[in-house]
Amino acid sequence: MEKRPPTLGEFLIDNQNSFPYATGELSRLLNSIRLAAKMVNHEVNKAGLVDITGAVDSVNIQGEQQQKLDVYANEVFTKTLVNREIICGLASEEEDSYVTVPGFDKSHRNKYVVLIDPLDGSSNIDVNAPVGTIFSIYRRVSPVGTPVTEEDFLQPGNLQVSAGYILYGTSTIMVFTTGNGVHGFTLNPALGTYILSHPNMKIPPNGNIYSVNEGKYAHFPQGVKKYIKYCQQEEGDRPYTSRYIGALVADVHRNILKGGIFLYPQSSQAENGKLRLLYECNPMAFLIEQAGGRASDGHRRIMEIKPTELHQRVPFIAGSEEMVDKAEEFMKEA
Ligand code: AHM
Ligand code: MG
Repeated sequence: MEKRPPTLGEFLIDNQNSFPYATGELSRLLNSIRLAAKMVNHEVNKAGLVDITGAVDSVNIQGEQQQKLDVYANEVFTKTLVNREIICGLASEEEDSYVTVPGFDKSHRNKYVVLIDPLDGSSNIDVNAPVGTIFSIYRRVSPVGTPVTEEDFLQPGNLQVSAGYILYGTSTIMVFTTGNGVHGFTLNPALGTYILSHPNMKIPPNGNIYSVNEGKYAHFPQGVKKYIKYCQQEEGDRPYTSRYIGALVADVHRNILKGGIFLYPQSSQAENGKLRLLYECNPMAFLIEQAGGRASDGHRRIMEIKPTELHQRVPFIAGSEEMVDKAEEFMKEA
């Protein structure tokens, strides 16, 4: 009989020994994310059916109107991770500050902190377009047995132990890395299990897709403007195709599979761009690098930036290695 691909649960058990530190704690944590993602997926899928779309009356720390599903997804991930006492702290795009897991004696023995964007690209919900969840996992740096501190969250991306995303698209897929390649598991909604559908994902070194919000062109720096013109020029394998979904997870997932570049640069309106270093750029950078690509702020490797604030923003240029190299050349010239 042909061997069937493993489920995510089976994969975590089979590969536990290859995970950093291999105590089982990280597997339990990834298992909880898998479970919470199933619940969010269920809600996202029926968003058009029930009165759950649209904005609620609250504004998050970044001054953005929160969508009902943002709030729901934040609650599901927070409750699943915090109540199960798997982690010692959590930081979310939707929370002003980090959350310390209560229950000093027991939970503070846990070693991991999670940074999460529970529902990224949420403006896509009302128009039935894809959204995602992004997560990043670190080992705490403060001593085990004490409450977490901000220092535990402000670690550079190259210290991530694991990172991943869930894309709620035409199908739902969870993609993650523990530093040993990138693997994608597609949810079979009938069985409620994630099946290994994309083992060892590799981003092509070159591609023909560029992905940027060109509506902001006039406000971009010279180097970015020139690079966009380069993408559009008729020469060799150019012009490239332009694709912009407006949900980072979906744009990055497509580029990993097909090859391409994603840019969210700084502009005269937003000096550090829009995307957040800790729970959007770093996890995506870890995944893209593990898949063989590159992630940069135009000048520096994203994962080497020392964070100074929880909700810090950085310019983000990521994707196929040769394309990011080229974009950086233009940035240097400008
Ligand atoms: P969000 O966290 O408020 O949803 O914003 C992040 C999203 C990304 O998914 C996407 O790449 C980007 O914002 C799109 O922004 P813009 O509409 O400015 O192009
Ligand atoms: Mg976001």
